[in-house]
Amino acid sequence: LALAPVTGPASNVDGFVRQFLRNLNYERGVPLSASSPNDQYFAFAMTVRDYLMARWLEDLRRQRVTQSKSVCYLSAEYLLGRQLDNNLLASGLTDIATEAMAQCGIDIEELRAQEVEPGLGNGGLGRLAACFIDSLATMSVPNIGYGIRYEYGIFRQTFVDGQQVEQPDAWLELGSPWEFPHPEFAQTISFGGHTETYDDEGVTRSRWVPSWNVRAVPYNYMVPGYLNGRVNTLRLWSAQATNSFDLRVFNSGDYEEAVRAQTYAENISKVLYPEDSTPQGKELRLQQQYFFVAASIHDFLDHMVADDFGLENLADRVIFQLNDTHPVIAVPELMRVLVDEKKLEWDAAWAITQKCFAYTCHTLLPEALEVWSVELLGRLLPRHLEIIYRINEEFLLEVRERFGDDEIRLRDMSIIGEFPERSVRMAYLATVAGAKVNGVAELHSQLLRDKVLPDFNEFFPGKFTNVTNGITPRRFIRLANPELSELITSALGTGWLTDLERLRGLESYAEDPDFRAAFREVKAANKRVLSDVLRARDGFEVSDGHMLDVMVKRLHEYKRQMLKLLHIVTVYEGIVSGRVDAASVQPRTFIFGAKAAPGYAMAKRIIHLINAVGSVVNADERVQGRLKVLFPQNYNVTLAERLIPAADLSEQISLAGKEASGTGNMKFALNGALTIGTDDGANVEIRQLVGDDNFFLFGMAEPEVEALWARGYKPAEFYQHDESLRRAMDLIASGAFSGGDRSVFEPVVSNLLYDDRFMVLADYASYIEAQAKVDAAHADEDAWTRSAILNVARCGFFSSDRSMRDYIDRIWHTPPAF
Ligand code: 26V
Repeated sequence: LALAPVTGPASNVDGFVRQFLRNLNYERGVPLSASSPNDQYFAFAMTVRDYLMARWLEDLRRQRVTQSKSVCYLSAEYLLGRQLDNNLLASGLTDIATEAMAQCGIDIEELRAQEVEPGLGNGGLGRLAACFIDSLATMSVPNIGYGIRYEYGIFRQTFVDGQQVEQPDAWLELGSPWEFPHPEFAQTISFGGHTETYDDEGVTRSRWVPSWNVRAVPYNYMVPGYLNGRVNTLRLWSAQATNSFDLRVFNSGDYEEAVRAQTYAENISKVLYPEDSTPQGKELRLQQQYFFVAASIHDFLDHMVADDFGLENLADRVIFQLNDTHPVIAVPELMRVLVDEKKLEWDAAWAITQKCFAYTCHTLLPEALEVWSVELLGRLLPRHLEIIYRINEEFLLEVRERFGDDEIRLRDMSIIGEFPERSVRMAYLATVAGAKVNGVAELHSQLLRDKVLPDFNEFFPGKFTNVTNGITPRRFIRLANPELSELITSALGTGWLTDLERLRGLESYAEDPDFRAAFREVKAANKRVLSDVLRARDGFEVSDGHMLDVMVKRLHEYKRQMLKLLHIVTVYEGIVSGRVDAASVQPRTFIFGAKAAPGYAMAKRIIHLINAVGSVVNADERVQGRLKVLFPQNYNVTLAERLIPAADLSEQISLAGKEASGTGNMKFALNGALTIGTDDGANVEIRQLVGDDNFFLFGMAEPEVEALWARGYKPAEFYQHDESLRRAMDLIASGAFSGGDRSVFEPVVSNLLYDDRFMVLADYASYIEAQAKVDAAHADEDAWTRSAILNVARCGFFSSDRSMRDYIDRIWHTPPAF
């Protein structure tokens, strides 16, 4: 893959140095001698930018003029991670830039450390969006990622006395060199007001008379492909008060009111909602959703669709991919544009709309399915509510035609739910409107089709499909694990980073003792790097020679961090009670990383408990050198990039049927960790690929979970019948981890004993048994390494390039272009 020639600074060390100094002097206004690390980081980033700029401008132009079909990825979240290294890698400048900085007497590591990662997402869904746009750029597929430029991303997590405290993430405090504001392309986005009908040359039409509006200002970010000279665009919207709005109020003499209104408008893009499973029906969130999708649709129609382009063919020009239900209000918005503004007939508009959208569902938890109360939606977007009603009316008419007057089915399939209050079911709206609906792993898609939306599957044969998630190997192998990357290249040559199935070629190397030794040395080196990071960041000491057992993901009951903790407490209790000889226990360090939604009390209590167990275990001499529990605060993409390459064991232990896919599971396997996991989400596919010998499976499968629920699940029975479980639970209940105070963790214990929605106790015995197998397997270093290599070799399927190919072939039909 050759980098296409760019007109930019000279691609040599001198050229880079000159451009860097130029940026430092003329953009930052400082001489090298007086520049701060932040100045240097900015000038450096700008220099990297300068190399990509000509390509970017050219690609934007071609996207407009060639009128090839684009993917508009609509996502409320993009969890990008740091940009500098990625953009250096993509532009092939790493070596030149490193040498150039050395010549200026600057440590490039210090510059890297300056960048605050844009944490504009909660977890899997947002990171997936970031991986997808990386793959599309690398595959030269026309794409614009549309989203929100939150002024504050996911909160910064700190621990105070072991408890989570949230701090604002002021990621823009020192500015960002990666964004380009384009106020000249601002869109005006309206809200509120009422609708009315009017006579349009003999035709009665509806129109929306809104009561207030905001300005949506786009900020562009480069999305460079890997060494292919392609630069796609991520376009994030920022809310600003409109002048007209302020002026009107201002002229009325109420200055304070004018300022208040301004603040109100600008609140829309102020902060990312940190809830990632329980929608709260908050007005501001609906404002955010409409704000960014309306701006995006208008932006695309205004600037990317030629004036003479027949709208009836819009689907030849664009596919709007709905990343979960968050952008689904785009459906009535496009209908409004086509019917009210472009004056198309309803049926014609609906036919276009149904071809222009596709919907990805990322969950199965019923409480995570978004609904908006009719009251709120009608107040904020009255015309959209009318349109949704009409879509529903016509849809239910068709259902009636097909299935007769089956009132229960009609009620079940209605886009409007009636209980506990009248509301719009956004997943249903997306399903009715979308050309395709997909889940994110085989099991998830199957459950979505057969359990969550079976009526819709029957009504829309062929609409449901699966696209298993993936991860970008550029960030999560090449950048996160440069040593492994070099080892792979030494075996396979180059090319695997854009054709990850080539990792298969490593299978035979699993039998090569020299390769295994080299592989182990890579893991050891990564542990040393992690150790340095955790020492500097958290003051932790990672012990040499420990197995690193890592569970990093959002804190949620269904993910079952409690199960992991019960295992730790079981091992600890076994040693301190004298029933288990400490010397017989494989030395392990357990590492957690997890943020809890600020309003999720149980999740926060579990964080507290993990920290409490860690304090006691780490201070207990009886387990010294054997067990350690580390919980670095503020787990984010940057930390993930250090933790994952160092891990030996990957914990993927959700209750079967609850984790839609997981993507952390893929990152670990591709970095040579073995997985202990349930048959859930993409774990199923990982296990099928790597083979049962190279995966520690435990727990009930989804049908068994269903069956146990149906029989009536009584967690206390598991407690009573399992002595080891009883000891672990009793130790927590005794106050051993809370200075004798039994009340602190009582709610956690009670919840498990009497409710346990996610069946932690039912899977405990099986988990403990599987962990014993992990210990035994780890004792055989060679066998373990062989398995780890086979995990890498067999997981090429999980490249997000493959996910993108699946979307392109089966949903988008957007070939590479220009
Ligand atoms: C959901 C909600 C619900 C409404 C309130 C705000 C909010 C914000 C974010 C989300 C996202 C939750 C869904 C999610 O992240 N799902 C995860 O998606 C990953 C990518 O497909 C997948 O690997 C994980 O299994 C799935 O939990």
